[in-house]
Amino acid sequence: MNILVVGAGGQIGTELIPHLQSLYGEDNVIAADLKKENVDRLQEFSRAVELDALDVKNYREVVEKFRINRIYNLVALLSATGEKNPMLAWDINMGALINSLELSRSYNCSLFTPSSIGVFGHSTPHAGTPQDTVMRPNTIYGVCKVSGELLSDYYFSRFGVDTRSVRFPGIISSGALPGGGTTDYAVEVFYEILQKGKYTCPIPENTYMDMLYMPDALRACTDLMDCDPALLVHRNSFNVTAMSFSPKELFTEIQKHISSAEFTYEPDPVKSEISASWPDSMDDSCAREEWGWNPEWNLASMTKDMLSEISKKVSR
Ligand code: AKB
Repeated sequence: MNILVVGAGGQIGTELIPHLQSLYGEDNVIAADLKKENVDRLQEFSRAVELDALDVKNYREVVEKFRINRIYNLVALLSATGEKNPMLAWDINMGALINSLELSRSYNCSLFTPSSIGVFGHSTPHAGTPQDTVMRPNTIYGVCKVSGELLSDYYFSRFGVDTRSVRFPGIISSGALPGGGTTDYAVEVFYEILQKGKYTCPIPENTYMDMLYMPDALRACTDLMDCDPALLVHRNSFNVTAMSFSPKELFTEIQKHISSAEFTYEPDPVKSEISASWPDSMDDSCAREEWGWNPEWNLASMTKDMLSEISKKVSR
């Protein structure tokens, strides 16, 4: 198996690379990123190349050179950043996807492209959001993700490309920072509390959103891609979640460890609107039944681990 991770310098890719190396061998994983500084950082622990996923010639050369047969396409402009420049978000998110799909078709690669809770909107049932339901998102990010799910299913049914995907909720991690998402607050808060003792939250205190801790997110990426395709009724894309909480509940959990931590709220209009349109909690029973999704982390265990990991980082 030769695996290429495109957009590897971001929050997921930085931790997916060592996870893939541990499963498939160091030499069989290639990290690719647009930014030279990310490639330099990735080269410290992996084989890494500079790659603009929108440049199909460049992308094809990398796929050919390393005889790639599985691609993780992690290129994305996230929800809040997307609203600042919708056309740029469309070009990047859809451009990277179309090139990944076409190259997967030509070189017989299996392809994982994360989808998101961003596919849902105000008209979606917010409690126990089903796998198959209304998808009318209010963001350009969501529009790209719905289009991406449809295109990926189309490439599977029309051309037999082995496309698979999960709808990631907010991902909480202690490695690379997320950037430009609506759920980023659930990572930022740990740095701010450990460095300054206080945090001002851009999301209203009682807004619930689904979340995953990174070790569960990484297992979702590999368990789905490694499962027997005969088990899959769905492909693009599966609801996955491990916990659903509001800012207030997360902060109460943090205060169990740091009682002096102070929290205030200054809701950001864009992030507040986006978070209100997303599910409160998703039903991920199809992922559990079809490929054995079974997350291990919850709010209490994640909070304890994040405080311990981020303490080590900020005290250096
Ligand atoms: C975002 O907030 O935009 C992302 C996501 C849920 O897809 N973290």
